[in-house]
Amino acid sequence: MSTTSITPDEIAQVLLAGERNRTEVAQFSASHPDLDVRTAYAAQRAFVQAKLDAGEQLVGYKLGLTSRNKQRAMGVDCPLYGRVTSSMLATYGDPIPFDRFIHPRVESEIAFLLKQDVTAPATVSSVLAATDVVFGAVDVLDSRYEGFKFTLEDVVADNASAGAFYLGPVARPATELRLDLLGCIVRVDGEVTMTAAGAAVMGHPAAAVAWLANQLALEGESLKAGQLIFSGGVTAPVPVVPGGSVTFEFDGLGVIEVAGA
Ligand code: OOG
Repeated sequence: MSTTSITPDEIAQVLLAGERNRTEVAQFSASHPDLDVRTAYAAQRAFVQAKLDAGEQLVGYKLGLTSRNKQRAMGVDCPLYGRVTSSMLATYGDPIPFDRFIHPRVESEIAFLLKQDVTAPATVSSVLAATDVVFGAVDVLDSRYEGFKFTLEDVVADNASAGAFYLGPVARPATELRLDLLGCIVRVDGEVTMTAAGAAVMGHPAAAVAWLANQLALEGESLKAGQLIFSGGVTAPVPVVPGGSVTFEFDGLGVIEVAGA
């Protein structure tokens, strides 16, 4: 039982209003230093439940802060997860829907489409065995917090900054690829700015999915066949601005260009 001086519902309502009105909100951890991770996940559940009540579907989960690249960039050193709902799926080739976001940033990920449920205790091999295909993917983050700054508790409540997701044009069985060696090149306006391999995420992107399955089991929840799971950023996030272009090239999984139209 949590004793935090703000309820999950109160937190969710503030975040939902921030998202709806595209206005930054103050970090809860500043005004409520007793906010704990458990309450933050309960707030996330309430935040996502409001979307489901409005007719969206749960399509899967996203991981966050699973690579040192990301942990260093954000100053938070613990992985987390969020929930992905139907309105977050962007169409390949479409520009960023700026009218939905406050201050979007983009980063490269690996997405897993599951063909079987993943039960705990999960491992890299059990995740790979349960995976139908993998995609290169882009996570469009849009923290609802002022200045994109947060603690672990804040960002957990904010559904891991989930904004939108692009899937790349190529789907391949995970067993055809070495996901830990899978390279990704990030180009901003044509210039290479970052490179990384899949191993940046917990040594192997499937290890992040296994971590998620094991975390969810503690909550009585599990990963299901048909769900899409996003690994967490392999590279650090890049702000995307109207008129700019960020390109993500994945070894064997094609190219995703995210244009700020
Ligand atoms: C928090 C969410 C992190 C990732 O892939 O590392 C995340 C953030 O950086 O806004 O999704």
